[in-house]
Amino acid sequence: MLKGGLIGCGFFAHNHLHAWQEIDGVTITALCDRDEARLKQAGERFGVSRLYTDAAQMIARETLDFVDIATTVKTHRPLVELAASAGLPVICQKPFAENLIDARAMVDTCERAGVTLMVHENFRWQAPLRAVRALLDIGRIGEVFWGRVSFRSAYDVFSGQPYLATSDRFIIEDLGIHMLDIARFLFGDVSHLSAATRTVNPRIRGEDVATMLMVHESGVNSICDCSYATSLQEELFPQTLLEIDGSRGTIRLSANYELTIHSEGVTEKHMVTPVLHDWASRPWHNIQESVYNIQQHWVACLASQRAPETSGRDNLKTMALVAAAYQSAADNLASVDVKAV
Ligand code: NAD
Ligand code: 89Y
Repeated sequence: MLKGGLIGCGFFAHNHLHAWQEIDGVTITALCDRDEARLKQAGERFGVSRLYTDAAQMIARETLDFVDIATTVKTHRPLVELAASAGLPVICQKPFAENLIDARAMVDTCERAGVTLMVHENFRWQAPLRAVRALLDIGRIGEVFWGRVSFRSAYDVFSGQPYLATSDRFIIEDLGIHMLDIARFLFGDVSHLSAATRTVNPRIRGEDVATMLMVHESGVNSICDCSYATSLQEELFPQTLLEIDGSRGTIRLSANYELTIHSEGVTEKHMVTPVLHDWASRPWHNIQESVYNIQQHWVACLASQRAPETSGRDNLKTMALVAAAYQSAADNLASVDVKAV
């Protein structure tokens, strides 16, 4: 049985903890949060009695097989380095880092220490997106030449995550990062990117609308667009919609998980509705299912000593897209060579 220690018992960590409880072969034996009330509440709710307000103490006193970091971005580097210095495999929530310097340093530290590092980049683990990837893999629409990854909403994310309203950077770093990672997952790595951003909501500090145009190394052209200022007749949070065009047809992932495959003149429709885990709650169940999936992947990777799909090194490429998007938006939509970021 793998024993994990979780650091950061806030808003999102409860999803990690529910998922760990459901996954075979793993148990969370210790929790850490510098906020004692949150720590105690999580301990009681998930039946964990080994509680710490200091991560270094938890790591020194507990016998752990891995550490799961679910804090916000500013603490990621010191906590990842702490785990690596103790020789422990480590999961780190997204956004992995505030900048590429910290991200690269964390990857180097973990590689030097010989510890596995996975970024908890879970959106690509959503079942509907996996279904689309499987269709591309079997060539259902031929050679893909164009794609769109879209997330448009007016859902109030600020009540659960108040820090999102006050950070200098908002939607690209918080949500666009998932869209960019999905674009990489579906269409491959990116050579050039241009982006434009807007701040529409006057009550927040960072940008809440972003449009990114990418040229992939595969030749695919794609658009990632995201907004938290878009009030639709039907609120679709937190659904990612897809449009993909290929030489033999098209794939559309539309509202409420309707998948349309049009190939060689024949149209098929399927529902790819996410599983509702018994601890999950709508509309978050799509994300919650992906948390379960990525954490199950982590356990399988540790068992087989495989690198996780979203290893720290892999995530540097998603982080480079985030950096390129901010760079381009600041430079009037300039085309950014992603390898040079
Ligand atoms: P939060 O502020 O609610 O919780 C973070 C917790 O970490 C707090 O309780 C805080 O006291 C604790 N903490 C911070 N630094 C610490 C330290 N050094 N030692 C011990 N405890 C510490 O934040 P949240 O909304 O839960 O977000 C956490 C992370 O999860 C963010 O990076 C966010 O982007 C990410 N997130 C991911 C998804 C997803 O789908 N992958 C969804 C929402 C949030
Ligand atoms: O923090 C974000 C994430 O990762 O998924 C959705 C979210 O909770 C708000 O944008």
